Amino acid sequence: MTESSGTRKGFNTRAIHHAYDPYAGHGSLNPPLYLSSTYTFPTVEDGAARFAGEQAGYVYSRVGNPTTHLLEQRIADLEGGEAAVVTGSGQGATTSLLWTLLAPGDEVIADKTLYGCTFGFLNHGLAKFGVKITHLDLTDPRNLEAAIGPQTKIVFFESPANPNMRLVDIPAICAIAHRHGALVVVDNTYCTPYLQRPIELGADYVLHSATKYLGGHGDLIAGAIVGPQEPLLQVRFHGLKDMTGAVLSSQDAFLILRGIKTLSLRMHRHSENAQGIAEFLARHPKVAVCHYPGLESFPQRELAKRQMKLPGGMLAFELKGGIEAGRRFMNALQLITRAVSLGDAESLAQHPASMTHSFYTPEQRMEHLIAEGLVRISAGLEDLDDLLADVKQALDAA
Ligand code: 3LM
Repeated sequence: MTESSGTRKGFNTRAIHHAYDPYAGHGSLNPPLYLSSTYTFPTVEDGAARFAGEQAGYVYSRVGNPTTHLLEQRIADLEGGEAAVVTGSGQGATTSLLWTLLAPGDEVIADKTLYGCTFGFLNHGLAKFGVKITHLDLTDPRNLEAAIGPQTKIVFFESPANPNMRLVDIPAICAIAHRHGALVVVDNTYCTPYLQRPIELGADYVLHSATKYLGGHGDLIAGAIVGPQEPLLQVRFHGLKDMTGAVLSSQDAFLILRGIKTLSLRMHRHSENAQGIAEFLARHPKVAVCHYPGLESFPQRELAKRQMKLPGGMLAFELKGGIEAGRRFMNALQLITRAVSLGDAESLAQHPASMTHSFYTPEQRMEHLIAEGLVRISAGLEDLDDLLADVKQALDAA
């Protein structure tokens, strides 16, 4: 399968080669890992010019490092954005971007369902500093049309949403937001640019927890922000450098560059395994509902086909026996690992209400459509038959 079009190289070629010339320098096949906190100035005038932004070159690794810069170029290219800033965590990406773009008196309209710490940052962080936070069901774009106003600076969502897999129609939401002068920020962690490219669908900024599929091996914490060049300079020099300091280490950037080389292969396998598990669960008599965009029964199946290349590696389900049955299921798992996070080679299962989404109160979880009995699975890269055998024996025990 090729992803090439015209003179632009295909996704996989760019994921492996973009912005690095192996014949340059010492001819190293892999890019060098720069382990330096600071950089030398030939003269004091050169140093002053670099600080003033009048001369290209590195100053200090809180602002930029050649290894992290290569990762930024690669992620920006794969997402179809002008530029990227990488950060020390996905949370650092969200906070560095939003602290930069927002001021007291602005409003953020966010979807009802968000990753727990994003919900926490909006409602306990930004709200404390005079930013109005409004949660709407953005799966129906008419809700945005009815609520958006002159104060609305940002429309923020995940698609699919963590953990309940609700999808948001990206072009429809962008059209409404832009008509009203608001910016659209999409957390694309669940999809990666291989499955979905929100900027090509109209979004202004894309966020990632690169801890997940981009790194792909559960061995680091990282984030990324993709967007237009000029505003991202503000994000780098203000949000990241001064406000959050959420800097990515160059060692971790090196590992993410390595991870991204196999991104498309992994996303196909994650997706095949998730499809197999979801189909098994959806047919099982103990399962009340299974949320997976690749199921024909998924209410937003048509939207999934339109804006996602594959349905992805994440799924969530509820057992008829509720949360107690969910706990028994999780405790009976022998191969699928009980852990938060996602996008690793290992399949992971977690209980959002007591783990990733425990920052919501029980009332908020009800209001934000996060069922108490929901179990989330991140399908890994193991053999599907082994995963199905584990799910089957755990369901028998539940
Ligand atoms: C999790 N999620 O298990 P980091 N955006 C999305 C995310 O899923 C996450 C972040 C941002 C999980 C982490 S829960 C304690 C473990 C959609 C993280 C934040 O800062 O890199 O963890 O990204 O769902």
